[in-house]
Amino acid sequence: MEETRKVLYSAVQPTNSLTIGNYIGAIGNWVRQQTKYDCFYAIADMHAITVRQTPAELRQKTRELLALYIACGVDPEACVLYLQSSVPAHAELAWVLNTFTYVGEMERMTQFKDKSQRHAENINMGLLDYPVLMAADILLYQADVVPVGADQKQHLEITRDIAERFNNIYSPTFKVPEPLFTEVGAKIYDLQDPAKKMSKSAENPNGSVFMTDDGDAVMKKFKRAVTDSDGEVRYDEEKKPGVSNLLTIYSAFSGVTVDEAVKSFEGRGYADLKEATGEAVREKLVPIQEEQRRLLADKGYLDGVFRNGAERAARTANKTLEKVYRKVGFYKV
Ligand code: ATP
Ligand code: LTN
Repeated sequence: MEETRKVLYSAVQPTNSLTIGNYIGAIGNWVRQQTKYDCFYAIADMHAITVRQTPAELRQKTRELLALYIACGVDPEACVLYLQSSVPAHAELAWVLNTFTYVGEMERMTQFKDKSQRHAENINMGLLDYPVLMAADILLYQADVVPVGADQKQHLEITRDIAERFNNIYSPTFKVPEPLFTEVGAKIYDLQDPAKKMSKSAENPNGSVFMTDDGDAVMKKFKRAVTDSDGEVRYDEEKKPGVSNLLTIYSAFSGVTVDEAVKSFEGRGYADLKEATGEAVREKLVPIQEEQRRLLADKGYLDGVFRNGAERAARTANKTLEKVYRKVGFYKV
């Protein structure tokens, strides 16, 4: 049974506080996927430093993110949960893959163009090279599938290109990964501006609901959510983006389908929808936050998870790296 399971790889950067968008689009799905795949879940701290970070804060966010993963139900026994910088093979493979990647390809990446604009004072090589490090992450573990939101699709495509390029020049070395699209709530939008995706680095904090927001803050943000003036609770992404977004969030957090949600709000107004959505989110977040706090107080446990994860991840990663070193002609004693 075990050997036939496909490998799934995913990671999140330990920057800012995660939003319910990250939960619906990433971590919530991880929990379901861990029973179906052999999962590698990383904390991408090496990606995080492509934008300047405060060291103490990065360290703190890293621990918080690990505690959050576990509090959300990601099981460190069932999957490999680890910190990217604790496995040297990531940097090592990224260097080799750099020599199979063209500067022009990297300059064309949407995220690079976007982040260069937002961080014009620090357009560093790491920012340009970000997708190559991501390719190294994925390819080291011979991942079959990578769950991707719309924003990471381009990075997965370049990963596939790099893998195929290497395989064609030498011989099959890397598994070429497939994207795995999520069914519900692939994209959650900003509560204040439903044309924008909900993001952890949004300018207006009222538009994003953070995993760390307390119950009152959650309710307040939903009550102030931007809707429309038509008054009918109906799912129509184009004409009613605000209401549709609330329905998606309600559905994801309460476990009913969007159709069922629409039915249950028949004849009721937006105030009810906002209230119910806020409640559903609050109900889920409170126990997660309690568990996260409990875990954060147990440094020994978290460090143990990190150590164990690094060891298990390195075992798989080093096998791939060794193969690559051999193929490119590095002399080995
Ligand atoms: P930043 O604002 O720092 O760019 P982000 O909130 O966009 O961060 P990422 O770190 O880019 O988050 O993404 C982490 C994971 O969460 C990815 O798998 C991404 O697809 C998913 N994700 C991010 N935002 C949303 C969203 N609004 N809806 C659904 N999934 C999301
Ligand atoms: N760039 C991703 C995080 C990330 C990732 C990965 C996702 C780093 N390495 C490998 C999937 C596979 C992000 O910011 N969402």
